[in-house]
Amino acid sequence: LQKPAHSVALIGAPFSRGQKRRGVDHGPAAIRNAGLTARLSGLGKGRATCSSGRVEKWPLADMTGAIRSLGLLHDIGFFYVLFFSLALGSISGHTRQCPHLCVIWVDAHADINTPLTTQSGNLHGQPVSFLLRELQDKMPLLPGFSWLKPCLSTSDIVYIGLRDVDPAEHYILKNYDIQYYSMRDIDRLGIQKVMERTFEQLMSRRQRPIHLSFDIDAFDPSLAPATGTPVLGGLTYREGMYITEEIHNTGLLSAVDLVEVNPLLGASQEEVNATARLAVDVLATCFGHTREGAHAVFDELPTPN
Ligand code: HAR
Ligand code: MN
Ligand code: MN
Repeated sequence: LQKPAHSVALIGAPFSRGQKRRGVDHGPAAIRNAGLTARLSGLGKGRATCSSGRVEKWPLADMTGAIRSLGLLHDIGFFYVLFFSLALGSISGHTRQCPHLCVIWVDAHADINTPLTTQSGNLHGQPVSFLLRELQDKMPLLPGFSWLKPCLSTSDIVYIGLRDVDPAEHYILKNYDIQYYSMRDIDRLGIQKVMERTFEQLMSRRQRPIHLSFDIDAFDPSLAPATGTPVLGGLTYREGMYITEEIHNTGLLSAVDLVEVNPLLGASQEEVNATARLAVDVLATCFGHTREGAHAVFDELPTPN
């Protein structure tokens, strides 16, 4: 098991080729500009060092850069790493450091099409299929992807927030017995039960590091409008914060991806800012911000003299 985190490494990975719309590669900068570093630094001693790396404009075929930088960061003692791009490289790199990790995938979409089932042709709708061992006999060999080795089993991942799932994706979820909590499940069970069951499913045999992949479109579009594929009926602010609070409370969070913030798709600057601020709230909560306060270390009250 990992030591508790003592610092957060931020990696902005401006990458937009998972889909066809421009702008999602400006997501990292928008999130930074919404005050991410200051928020994380304010979360108390011992976590104040935020370092930031940069992976500029990877060509689609060379996402090994992400893997290498993630490996490097673990070597020099960072335990939490944030990414802002496609979760393909980050999960793959993270499993090299933590082979027994599990994944919590918060998203409106399952992102589990194979290159043979995708209707859009967009890679951001497919990353999970590349990662799952059980799906490998359904995967064609693609040029440029030989570096990517399947590194997860179907029992290592739980989805939360699904509400736009393609027929082939639904087939995969059902036939490979992949755990998911759709928005309908959240309506039925409440977010508290959903989180309880998520941890039961992932940790029942042993505690292990968590990789959280958080797609901002899991939130309702009224909260996160600046994103490429908004779907009505998403998470409320409170449900979203509860998810990340509970993940933080496990003490097992090891890396987070925050993906799909697209500043070019907001109808106004205010929409863009709101979406970026929401992303910062998600990340701050992952790293210890609570709605009850007491997240920053305070040794004693000032006394009048
Ligand atoms: N399922 C659709 C596809 O395969 C749409 C998914 C892409 N949208 C995302 N992913 N934002 O989470 O293209
Ligand atoms: Mn999505
Ligand atoms: Mn997604």
